[in-house]
Amino acid sequence: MRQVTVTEHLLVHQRESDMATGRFTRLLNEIILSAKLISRDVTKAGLLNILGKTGEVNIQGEEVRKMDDYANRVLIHRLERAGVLCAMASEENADLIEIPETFPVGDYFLAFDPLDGSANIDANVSIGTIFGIYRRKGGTGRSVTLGEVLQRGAEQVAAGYVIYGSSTMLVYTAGNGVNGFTLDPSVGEFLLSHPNIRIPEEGRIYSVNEGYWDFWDEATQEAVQYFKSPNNHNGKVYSMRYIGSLVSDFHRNLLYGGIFLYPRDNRDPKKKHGKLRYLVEAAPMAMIAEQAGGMAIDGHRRILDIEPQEIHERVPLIVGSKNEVLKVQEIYARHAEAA
Ligand code: P6P
Repeated sequence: MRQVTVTEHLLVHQRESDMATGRFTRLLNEIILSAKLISRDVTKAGLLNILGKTGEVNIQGEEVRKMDDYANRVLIHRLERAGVLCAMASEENADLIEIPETFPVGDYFLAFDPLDGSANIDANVSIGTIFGIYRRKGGTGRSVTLGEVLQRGAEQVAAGYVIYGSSTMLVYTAGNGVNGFTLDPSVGEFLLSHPNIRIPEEGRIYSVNEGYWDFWDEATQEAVQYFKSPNNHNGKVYSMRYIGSLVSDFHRNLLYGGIFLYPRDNRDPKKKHGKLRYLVEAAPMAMIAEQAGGMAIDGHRRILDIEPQEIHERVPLIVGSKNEVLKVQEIYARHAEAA
């Protein structure tokens, strides 16, 4: 098969306006370079003494791991000098990351989780970088307010993830379908390997952390029970697969079909709206899912219609094959009516 690089693919398929300026291409290329740098070190972290913890705690109250910190610094370093961003938001940083005086400011806003699932890295489980790209929606110049960048996920210009697994893959959408590119380390290029990814309308996999069963509301318990009982769907048997790394669970369901659920639970008052972050996890994955023919809801609302009020806002996420997400939505709606 003729090898198509991600840059070549982007130039062919990118909407005229963005391509004309080349700024979007520049932005994506800096994300791609960051992914190559992160991939290089993630795949041999055990040899570089960059496993383990830094001893710090991030805004989420989670222990920062050396690889998290490294990936975060790589992305910030590459993107702040690209001249295409007005600001960034990282899962690892409490506030907006502004562009230093030494570098030009652009019109895009980038939100990212530098290394999602990194608690798994010491066990050599696949992890990933997740990103969403928006246009600045107001203001000019270097100082940026939250009001100028926070917006509904539906406003994303592009969204994607890099999964550092048995191979390193970039999966992204710029609003006209989803494509997957696999890194060929021998040439240092992401090559088109999964053109026009479509998530199967119906799946056989459900992904959820059932250890939280007692902390869920009744609607969630009924939704998960639905997948556990073959007699609910004419004897069809679902498999439960849960890696505990969003990018890995999402990627498998995107390719094979299935549903991922991270519902709200009442274990921790700080996370009563669920654990996953809207800006750097739910919204990018929701755009990818919809662009691949799937769905993403918080139980009731379309994820992409939610307007975040703060950078680290958390939402429940139910995402995947349309058939399964619609079923869960119906269960939540019935419980809401009965309430
Ligand atoms: P739990 C990783 O920390 C993460 O944010 C996602 O990658 C993953 O889906 C989720 O948390 C796992 O959370 O509570 O099941 O361990």
